[in-house]
Amino acid sequence: MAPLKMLLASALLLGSTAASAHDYHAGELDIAHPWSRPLPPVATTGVAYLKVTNKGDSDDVLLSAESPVAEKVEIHTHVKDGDMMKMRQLEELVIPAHGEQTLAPGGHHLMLMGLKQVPVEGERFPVTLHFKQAGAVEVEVAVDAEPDAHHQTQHQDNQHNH
Ligand SMILES: [Cu+2]
Repeated sequence: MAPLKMLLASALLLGSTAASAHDYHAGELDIAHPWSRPLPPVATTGVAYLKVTNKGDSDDVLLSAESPVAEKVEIHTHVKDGDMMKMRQLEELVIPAHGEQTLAPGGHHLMLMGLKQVPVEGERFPVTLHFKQAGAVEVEVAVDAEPDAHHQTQHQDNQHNH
């Protein structure tokens, strides 16, 4: 019975990591671990991150996003302007066939404009993503101060002015 016990033990381990990382599937897309940083109560804009993988043979396109916690959600990227990183709105974000797009600090992100509800650590809030092929996908954004220390950057996205 030893092998079965080991199997159960590793299944339990997997289960515990899956509790913090969460994934969504829609058509050919995998959407991994949507997350956001906690913000002070005075915050008026927030940022959400996630990773989209396209397993399909044709490109998909993130057209827009929306959330009940914000007036509107924009797709943003960072562009280097001299020594400064500036944010720029994207009309859409292509997820190439058999490719991926990572929305992460310092790069692409979802900008939550006009926050109605500030992200509080440990809570989750819904965001609906609209894809050209996969359609509307509702995901839960986990509010987490340090979801992945490897991806820490100097950027404070929330301090950008719009
Ligand atoms: Cu932004």
